[in-house]
Amino acid sequence: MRTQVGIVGAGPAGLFLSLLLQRAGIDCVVLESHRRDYIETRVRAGVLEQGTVDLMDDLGAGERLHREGMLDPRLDIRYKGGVIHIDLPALTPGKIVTIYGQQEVVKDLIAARLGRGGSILFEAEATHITGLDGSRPTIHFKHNGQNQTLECDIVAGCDGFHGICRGSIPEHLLTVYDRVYPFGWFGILAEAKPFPEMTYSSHERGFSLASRRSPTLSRLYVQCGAEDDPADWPDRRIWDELQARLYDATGAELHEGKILQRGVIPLRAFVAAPMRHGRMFLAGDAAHIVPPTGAKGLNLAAADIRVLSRALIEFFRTGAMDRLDRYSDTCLKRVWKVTRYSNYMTSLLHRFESSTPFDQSVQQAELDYVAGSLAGQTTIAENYVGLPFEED
Ligand code: FAS
Ligand code: PHB
Repeated sequence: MRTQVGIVGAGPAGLFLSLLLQRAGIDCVVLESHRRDYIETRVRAGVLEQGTVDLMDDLGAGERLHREGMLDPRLDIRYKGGVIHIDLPALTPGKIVTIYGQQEVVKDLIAARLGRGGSILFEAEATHITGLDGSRPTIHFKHNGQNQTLECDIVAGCDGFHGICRGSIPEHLLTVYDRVYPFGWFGILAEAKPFPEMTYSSHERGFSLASRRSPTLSRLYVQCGAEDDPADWPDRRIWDELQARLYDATGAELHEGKILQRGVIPLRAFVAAPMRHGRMFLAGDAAHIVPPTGAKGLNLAAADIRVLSRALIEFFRTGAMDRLDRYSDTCLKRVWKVTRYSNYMTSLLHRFESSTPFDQSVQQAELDYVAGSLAGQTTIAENYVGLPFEED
């Protein structure tokens, strides 16, 4: 097989890219190792920045998002000093976020891609890539029990943190920045009336977060041990911890219900640079991971693709490689700002066993400062709704 752009991975990064290239008349093939139903039901992120919503609209894939997504104008932070109400439109004029599950985004993008005659090969696992130092790299993959190849002009490594593309870059050419946090999140999706506001909570028992997916579906998280197993968290423990960590949330706020999905999410901040090797360009989790405290992973993947698609369209239209040559530096500027914010929110809201009384006092003072400072609240608000895009 041959194409202009071989895209490894049908997560948000790969799907956004495939639709933008298809619209520009650039031939691309998407290889996805899992089945369609598996990736369409994988519960992950939930908060979309306006830039990501705009991208869905720009691609004509935003109709259900506007019908079923929930506009979220506020963010609450609970801590022992009280509740900090962060009013997004007041602090970042006119900006808000939309709550819409990542699996719904993936469903809409797959439907748009296939509906427009684009190809996605499901259960097609890329095993390795050859020819990256030349101008005709080849992606080797397994599909229908056959070893197959996809020759391309460009490889887009959109295969997530555990994919093979980043590993195709010779180690001595890659610089990796890594921080593994000493805890994880235990997340549940429950058939229960959600908490009234997006609520982060910093509590001596640990962090918790109350989010939602619909007026009848709650998405809830509690800080847990990095090595915890879901079996360590029976339903009663989950609800008791949520109730305690959300400062004795009342029955009018925290509704229990049937838990439909549960899982432990490790927390990590990871950046690989450069996000390019020869004719291969990394985007999304293949290049960087941010702790979900900032609600940024999916949005950062979309931001990478915004830059990469523009560079690829210029390349295929004019042969110019300037934008492609600037791709990694352009993306990494945003990646590091988003990593900074996600690390800040993680450090601000979680309990660290290694914390000294000094550390705990500084953390408390930071929350007290934000509670009393419009500047402090504006800093959180402008990062949460999404930083402006710098023209690349
Ligand atoms: P993805 O990982 O979404 O997609 C990569 C795709 O490549 C996958 O479909 C995978 O099957 C495929 N693939 C991998 N190797 C392949 C190969 N060799 N051949 C072919 N295909 C291959 N972010 C938030 O903002 N909030 C959250 O609450 C949140 N929760 C998360 C929970 C979990 C368990 C995980 C893993 C991530 C979570 N994230 C969250 C981050 C997440 O949303 C990512 O940022 C987002 O999925 C990034 O999108 P992609 O870069 O497209 O990578
Ligand atoms: C979610 O709704 O899944 C969510 C919300 C905010 C976060 C992380 C995840 O910071």
